[in-house]
Amino acid sequence: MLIKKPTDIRPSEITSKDVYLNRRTFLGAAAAAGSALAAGQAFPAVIPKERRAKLDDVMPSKYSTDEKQNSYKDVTTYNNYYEFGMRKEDPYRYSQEFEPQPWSVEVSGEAEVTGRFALEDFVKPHTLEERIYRLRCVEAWSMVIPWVGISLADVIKQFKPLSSAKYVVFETLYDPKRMRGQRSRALRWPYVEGLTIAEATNPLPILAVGMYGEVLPNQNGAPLRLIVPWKYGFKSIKGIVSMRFMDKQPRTSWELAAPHEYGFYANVNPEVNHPRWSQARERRIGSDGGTGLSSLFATTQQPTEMFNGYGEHVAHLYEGLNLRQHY
Ligand SMILES: Nc1nc2c(c(=O)[nH]1)N[C@H]1C(S)=C(S)[C@@H](COP(=O)(O)O)O[C@H]1N2
Ligand SMILES: [Mo]
Repeated sequence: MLIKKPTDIRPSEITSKDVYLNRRTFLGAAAAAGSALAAGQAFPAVIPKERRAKLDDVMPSKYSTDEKQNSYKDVTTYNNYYEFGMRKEDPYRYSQEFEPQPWSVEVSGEAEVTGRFALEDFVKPHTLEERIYRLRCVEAWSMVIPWVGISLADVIKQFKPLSSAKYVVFETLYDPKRMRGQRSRALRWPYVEGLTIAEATNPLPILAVGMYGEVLPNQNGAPLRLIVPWKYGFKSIKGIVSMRFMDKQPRTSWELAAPHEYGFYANVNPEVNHPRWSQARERRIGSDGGTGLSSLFATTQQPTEMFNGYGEHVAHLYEGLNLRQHY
């Protein structure tokens, strides 16, 4: 599989413009304090070369889209990762010093195999696959990203969940010393997300360890993050340290922050609007082909597809459910 060598990230003074659909508005004072932290700091010049290690033995996947991929720069400088700040450029700016190793994942709850696993041991039994997926953020922008990861279904099988396990729940690292965004109360930390076991054992979700054929950059959730392509981006939790099999539906971070805006299921659905904006269309980041300012301000709108276009693989999971309630 041919993977283009991404060009180096240049310094940038880009400020995101999508204030009108900013989720910060409900967060009030904490948010204002959070973004004040960021003022007046310069961007690092480049992503350090040692973080750009290539990944070997990556297999192509039949689930990949052949749509035009976003540029490495779009994907690594326009991010949501509140642990590093709430503005789109904050994760890039403030995660460069973050050291994502050594790293381990605690597997617990309703499963035969549990324990703490070094990341290397957690990943080793599984095939690395490139999965080029659409990512649709609840804020109505989207990108096409060539992830590298392992099948979540395969990982789950390995831990032998008990029949009592109905959900799998993930948590992000909580370490305010290393994640400056956690010093503000933007969300209740640690970030929590979850899936039903049926969703988690569908072939589409992956645990990503890389993108563009390289190790995952910090701002994209290094060293391990979830990707669930038919759900809004906030389900795709970054910096995972815990995976817990549970019999009850967890309370996720976004549900706790704004229960009327972010449901547990969070399936992409153009017919169910966010209370504060339409979900019918989306802005493909960089779709004007430009770089820098022009790419982030691209206004090319395209229709949003049901289940983000992955309905043939996942619609059966929701038969008989009211998709307006299970949004
Ligand atoms: N821990 C954690 N995971 C997170 C988030 C976050 O703030 N913290 N943001 C989510 C949201 S809203 C989106 S759209 C995606 C963005 O992923 P990307 O920046 O790699 O494109 O990450 C998701 N995972
Ligand atoms: Mo998002």
